[in-house]
Amino acid sequence: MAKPTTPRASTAKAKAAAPAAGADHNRPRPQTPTDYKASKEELLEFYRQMVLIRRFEEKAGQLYGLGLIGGFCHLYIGQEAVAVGIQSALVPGKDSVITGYRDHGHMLAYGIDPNLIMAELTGREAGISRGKGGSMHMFSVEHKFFGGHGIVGAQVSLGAGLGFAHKYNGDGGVCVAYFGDGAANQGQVYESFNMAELWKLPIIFVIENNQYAMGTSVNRASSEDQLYRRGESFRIPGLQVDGMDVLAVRGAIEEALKWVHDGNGPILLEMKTYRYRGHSMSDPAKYRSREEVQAMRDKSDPIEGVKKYLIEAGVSEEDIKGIDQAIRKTVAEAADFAESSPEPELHELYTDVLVEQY
Ligand SMILES: Cc1ncc(C[n+]2csc(CCOP(=O)(O)OP(=O)(O)O)c2C)c(N)n1
Ligand SMILES: [Mg+2]
Repeated sequence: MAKPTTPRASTAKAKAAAPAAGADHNRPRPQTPTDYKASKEELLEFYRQMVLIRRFEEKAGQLYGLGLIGGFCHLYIGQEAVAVGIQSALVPGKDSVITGYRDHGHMLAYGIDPNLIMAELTGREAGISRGKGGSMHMFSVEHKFFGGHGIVGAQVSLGAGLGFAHKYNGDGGVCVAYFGDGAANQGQVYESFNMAELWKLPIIFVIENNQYAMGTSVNRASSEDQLYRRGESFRIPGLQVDGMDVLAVRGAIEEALKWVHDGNGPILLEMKTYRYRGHSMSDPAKYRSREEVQAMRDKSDPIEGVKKYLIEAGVSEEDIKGIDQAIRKTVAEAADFAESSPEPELHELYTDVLVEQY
């Protein structure tokens, strides 16, 4: 049995896949993206949102430990720059988003009220899915946020459907379908790639390559571990991006949106990222060393990265501390709100089960 290999650090901020051997070289290719030039206000907003996700997830971990969150709970700590960088470029209510079970961060990055998300995690009636979705199955149709899915890879096919709906309705929206490095080995992903390219659907496939699928490292499970190349045989171009740098992420999504809006069909973004916590709350993470996690935190932490940009932009340490304090308050209030909200009434067990009666 081969030993799991250490994940490779990404070398470049962004890399575009070269045309495959035998490919039509006259076909247009996306530009290799450059880092987004953010204003001071935008940087402050990126920082706020990423710290909100981190503190929110830490609190969710605590509530889980206290038995206030039932079922599974997968934290997004370490991956904040991906959801924040991407969703800052989307239009909520116009563009659609779909993801897997590691979904709290994506909802927060779409500006959804933390109180409603925390209430959902704790199974309360005030939750965004009335307490019936929980951590893995949160929805907000109003924001065109279509979950929250527990079946690995299934959201990619549903995302292709959302892309189809944008095209069919001519609403100008784009679907962003997030999935993991593990999900990238699921068969239905490639059926979806095929149809999405064939029908030139407005969809951006985002692989959040956090280096592990539960306890299995990418290198141990994937014959092609450069996941941005996974669309090549379907003629879907791919970009590999430093997913720990919010400006690189935003730069890449800008390029991807341009590609899709220009009518070129789908594009694939591989975000090289890392999760600091275990796969879920019940994972002791024995498949990797503490040193590996610590090295990532020390060298590539996405929040520390934005802090550096803020200081370069002339924001004072005091102002940054002020934001940190305000976020702690928001998260504490969300937890209080959730804990003091009632659970759904018993008869709610029978509502929202079927859309129609048969
Ligand atoms: C079809 C299917 N197979 C297996 C599982 C069990 N499972 C849940 S999460 C997971 C790992 C997925 O890893 P990845 O796609 O990298 O996402 P990450 O957890 O890293 O965000 C597996 C195998 C499942 N939920 N669905
Ligand atoms: Mg993974």
